[in-house]
Amino acid sequence: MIVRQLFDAVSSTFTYLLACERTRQAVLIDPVFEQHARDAALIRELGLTLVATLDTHCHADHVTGAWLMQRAFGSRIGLSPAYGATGVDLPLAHGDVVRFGDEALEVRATPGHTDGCLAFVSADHLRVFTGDALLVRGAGRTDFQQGDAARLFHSIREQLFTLPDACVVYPGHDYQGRTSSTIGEERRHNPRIGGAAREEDFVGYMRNLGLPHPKQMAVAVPANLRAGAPEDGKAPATPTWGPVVMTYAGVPEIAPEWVAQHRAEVHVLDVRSAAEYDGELGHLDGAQLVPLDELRARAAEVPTDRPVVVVCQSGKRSAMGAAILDKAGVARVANLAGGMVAWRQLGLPA
Ligand SMILES: N[C@@H](CCC(=O)N[C@@H](CS)C(=O)NCC(=O)O)C(=O)O
Ligand SMILES: [Fe+2]
Repeated sequence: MIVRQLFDAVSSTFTYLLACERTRQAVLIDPVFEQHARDAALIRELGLTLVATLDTHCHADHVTGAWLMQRAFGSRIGLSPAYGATGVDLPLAHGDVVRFGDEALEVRATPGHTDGCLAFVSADHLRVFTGDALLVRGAGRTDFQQGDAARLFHSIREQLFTLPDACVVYPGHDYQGRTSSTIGEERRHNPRIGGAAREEDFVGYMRNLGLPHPKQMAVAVPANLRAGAPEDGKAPATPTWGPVVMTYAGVPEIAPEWVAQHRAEVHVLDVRSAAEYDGELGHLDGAQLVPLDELRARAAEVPTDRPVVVVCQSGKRSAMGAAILDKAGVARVANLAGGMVAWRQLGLPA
């Protein structure tokens, strides 16, 4: 199974991309709204088909990316029906099995942090995605959203601590840079529920956490009750001048075929050396030449009345060129994917 752990630094949320190596079918656990472009890029670049997003619970601290993923990939939206959220087309209950290619996740109900908390266990019981029920040396707070510490105690003990010692724990959050743990480790060392802790110990600890409410709570909960659909049903603005695709590396890219068909609508900036510009690969008709080494100092020479497409030999130096222009305040800029090499391979005019 392909397992990729992603992190949102604003809410300290972990998102997990899981996929079947053979069929490339994938699921995404706990996507974050603001990380949609990053997560979508990784799904595309790894050649995956997103079957579903699975939210471990209705989050109070960030908005889910479930709706954006469904809009982009047609993925189903999985969540417990306990919250009555709209837009959920994959209601998940204890005992369900979510299949993606040759892989499967077993759904376990772990209420306590919220009513509808779910954990997802791999078929071999060697990985568990615990959401906020069990965190690394911690546990999800139980002071709002139907939280119930006694219930969480039993969920962790009966649904999670019954997994093998070697089972890797992938938490929903971590606030101190820890990324994973194991069931055996948490059973021994979890300061809230490990060792010989009894229900009263856990409940007493949780009652006195004294955490302020999550900063985004007033926005996040209502949005998550719509599976992350914006109130007006409109997705955040993306570039309208052309089909710009953000890569996982964070580079805005545009396809050579589109540029060839819309040549007059864009300004082309070539950041190679003068010798390469007049060399074997040639250059796009009318391309402005500013070698990359000079671009920071000469950024003001690049006209911005049209969107700027940056080009080099293979699309690497031009990606840096696009970043330099972006930093210089050029709003509409993209890298020509694959550079002159791809342009010539496609037989486009130079
Ligand atoms: N400061 C954070 C609060 C995060 C928070 O309350 N996290 C919840 C999970 S949704 C939790 O259970 N935290 C447990 C802990 O920090 O021990 C924010 O504003 O978002
Ligand atoms: Fe949570």
